[in-house]
Amino acid sequence: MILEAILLSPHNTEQLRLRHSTFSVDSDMILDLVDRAASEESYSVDPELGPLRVPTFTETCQDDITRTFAIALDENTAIALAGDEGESEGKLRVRAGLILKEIQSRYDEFRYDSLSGIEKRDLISAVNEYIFEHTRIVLFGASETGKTSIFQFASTGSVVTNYSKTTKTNVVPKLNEYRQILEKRVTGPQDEWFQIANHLLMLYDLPGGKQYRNSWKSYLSRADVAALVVKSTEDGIVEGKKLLTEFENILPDHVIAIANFQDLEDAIPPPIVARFLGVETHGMVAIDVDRHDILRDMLKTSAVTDYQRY
Ligand SMILES: Nc1nc2c(ncn2[C@@H]2O[C@H](COP(=O)(O)OP(=O)(O)OP(=O)(O)O)[C@@H](O)[C@H]2O)c(=O)[nH]1
Ligand SMILES: [Mg+2]
Repeated sequence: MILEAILLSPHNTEQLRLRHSTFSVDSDMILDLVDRAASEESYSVDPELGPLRVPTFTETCQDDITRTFAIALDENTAIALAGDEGESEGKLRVRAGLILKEIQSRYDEFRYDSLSGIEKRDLISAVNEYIFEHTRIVLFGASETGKTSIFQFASTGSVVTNYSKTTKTNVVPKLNEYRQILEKRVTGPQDEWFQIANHLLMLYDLPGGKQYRNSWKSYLSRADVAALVVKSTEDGIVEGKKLLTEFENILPDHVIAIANFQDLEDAIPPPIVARFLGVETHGMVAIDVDRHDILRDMLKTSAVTDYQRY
């Protein structure tokens, strides 16, 4: 993950530091890296960056842990990104370069203190857009299988008891909440369950009714993880299997199933559902308050494994 973004200029004075973990790099070390970057002749070969110079370094920090850094710089501004142990150099280099390009497009000479409050927030959001990644998990499945229940339960912890047909796709975090996350300068204790390090888990709840399925295509084709929600009955899993076949061509590589309604007396157990559907399957009872953490952990694990695998 990216631990910190440090924006320096002019004359290498520190203008803005965006921390994404509790670890903060020693300022002298950053200045030293900027000096070394200025004298490096290595040019990035990333097509996204053109001829920008973005050297990377592997350095042992004050806590004896070796971390990777990328320094993007022009005559006015330097962007230092500190990556965690083992973070990809290429990723850091591209991000640092893109942030520098963003700064170049915004200011002739970048001075954080001279910006208005709104401009500061806007800049922080813009920089964080390069640091955060999103993993989209899209819940799909037939009507009344419990998609909205799972969506509500995961995002708010509250249980849905009355069925109310979904007619429009729901998503969390909402755009305004999302902006607040990106506007944060320093991360505090993280209670936003959908934020995992530099990742935002975005959860979508599609309407299951047949008349709404035309809208599935655009969401499923952009999903990182498609989560088929089925009722754990014979009819339920047969219907789920049909949907997997029908949407086969637009589903992402990562498909999971949620075998909901495990509280039914003759519910089909998750391993059997998994064998029938041919995808990784998790049992669920979306109205059981005791399963709240299990549901969130399952979604987060899917997001993280997706990120690491693909
Ligand atoms: N017994 C039981 N009831 C559940 C479970 N999950 C959801 N329900 C109930 O099933 C009903 C349907 O839930 P929804 O989540 O609205 O269904 P949906 O899949 O979103 O339906 P559409 O919006 O039409 O696609 C609600 O009354 C829920 O309380 C479960 O695991 N067990
Ligand atoms: Mg619904």
